[in-house]
Amino acid sequence: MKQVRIGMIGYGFMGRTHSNAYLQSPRFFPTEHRPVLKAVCARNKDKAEEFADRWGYESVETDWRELLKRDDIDAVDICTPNNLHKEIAIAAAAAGKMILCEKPLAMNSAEGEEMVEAVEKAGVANMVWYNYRRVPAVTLAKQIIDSGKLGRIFHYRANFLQDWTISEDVPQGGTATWRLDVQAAGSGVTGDLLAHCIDTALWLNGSITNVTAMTETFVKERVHAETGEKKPVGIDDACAFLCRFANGSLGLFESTRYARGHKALYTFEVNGQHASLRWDLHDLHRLEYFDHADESKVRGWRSIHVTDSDHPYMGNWWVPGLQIGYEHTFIHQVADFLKGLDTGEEVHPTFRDALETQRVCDAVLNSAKQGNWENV
Ligand code: SOE
Repeated sequence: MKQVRIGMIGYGFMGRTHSNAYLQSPRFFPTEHRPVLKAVCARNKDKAEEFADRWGYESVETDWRELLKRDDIDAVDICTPNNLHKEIAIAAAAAGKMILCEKPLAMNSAEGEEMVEAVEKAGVANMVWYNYRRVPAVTLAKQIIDSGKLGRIFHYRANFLQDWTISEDVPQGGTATWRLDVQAAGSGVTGDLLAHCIDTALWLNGSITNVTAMTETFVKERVHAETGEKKPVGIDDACAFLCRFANGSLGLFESTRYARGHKALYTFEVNGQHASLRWDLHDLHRLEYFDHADESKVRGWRSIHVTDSDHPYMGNWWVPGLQIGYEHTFIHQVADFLKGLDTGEEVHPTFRDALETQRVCDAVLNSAKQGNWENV
C-alpha cells in the first residue's frame, strides 16, 4: 500500500467534502494508493485544530508556504477562495507536490495558463474538482452519448439556479461570502456555477467555439464583511449565454442566484437526431432518456434509476435499487485519482481541461461586456 499524504489548504464547505472523500474512498474503491490526512492549513489556528480534530488530520499549519516545505506531504488540496489558487498551485508544483484544486481553476484564463504551464513543467499529477462529472447518472449520459445512440447532436441546454443572495443584507467578502467579492472570486455565477455546466458540456458534447452573453448585477452595493464598508458589487449575479459547439450543435446556458425557490437546481438536456437525455441535480440518481427507435405506441421518456451494479461506480456501493448522493461524487473523484496513480494514467479534468472551461468563462464575460459574439 502506497501512502498519498494530503495537505489541505482551507477548511470550508469544500474542505469537508474532500476530507470525507479521502476517508471513504479506500473503503469502497480499494486501490494501491491510500490517502493519509497529514495536515490541514488555515490562518486561524483554533479553527484549523478544531477541523483537524473532527476529520482526523494529524497536524495543522497556519501558513501554506510552511506546508509546502514539508517533505511528509505528497499532495496539496487547494480549497481556498479563487484568488489564492494560482500562487499556491505554482508554488506547490515547484515543490514537486501533486495538486488537487477546487473549481474554477483560476480567476481568469491568463492565470490558468500559468498554472497549466507550472504543473506540466513540473510533471506533477493534477486534477480540478468538477465533481458533477462523477454523478453516476452523468457518467452514464457520457457513455450513452459516446456510444452514438443520440446520433447527431442538435441542442445542449443547461441551467444552474440558486436564490441565496437576493437579500441586500447579504455581505460580500469574508469567510462565508467571499463568492460575492470580485477580488476573491474573480466573477460571480459565471465562474462559480456556469463553470460546472461548461465543464460537463465540454465533456459530453465537445468544444465550444463562440458565445454571446448577458450578465446582470441586481444588487449594486453590499457591505464588506471584513471592513464593514459598503462597496460596489463587482460580480455577475446572473448570466445567460448562447453558444455554438464545434460539432455544429447549439448551446443555451443560464445561471443566477436570484431564482426564488431554487437552491441548487442544476439541469441539462441534450437533444440528438435519434434520442435525447436529461438530468436534474435534485433527482441526481435518475437519467431521463427518450429513444425515437422505441415502438411508437410505447414511446416516451423513461426514467432510468441509476443504481444497478452495471451502472458507473454503483457496483462498489450498496445493492441495486439503493441510491447514493452528492458527497459520493467527491469520493468517486478521489477513487479515480488514486486509480490514476496506480496505473500512471492522467485523470480528468486536469488543469489543462479546466483551462478550457476558464476560456469559455472569459469569453462569456467579455461578450457580456462588449455586447458581441466572442470566439473562445
Ligand atoms: C455555491 O453556492 C456552490 O456551493 C458552488 O460553489 C459549488 O461549486 C456548487 O456545487 C454548489 O453551489
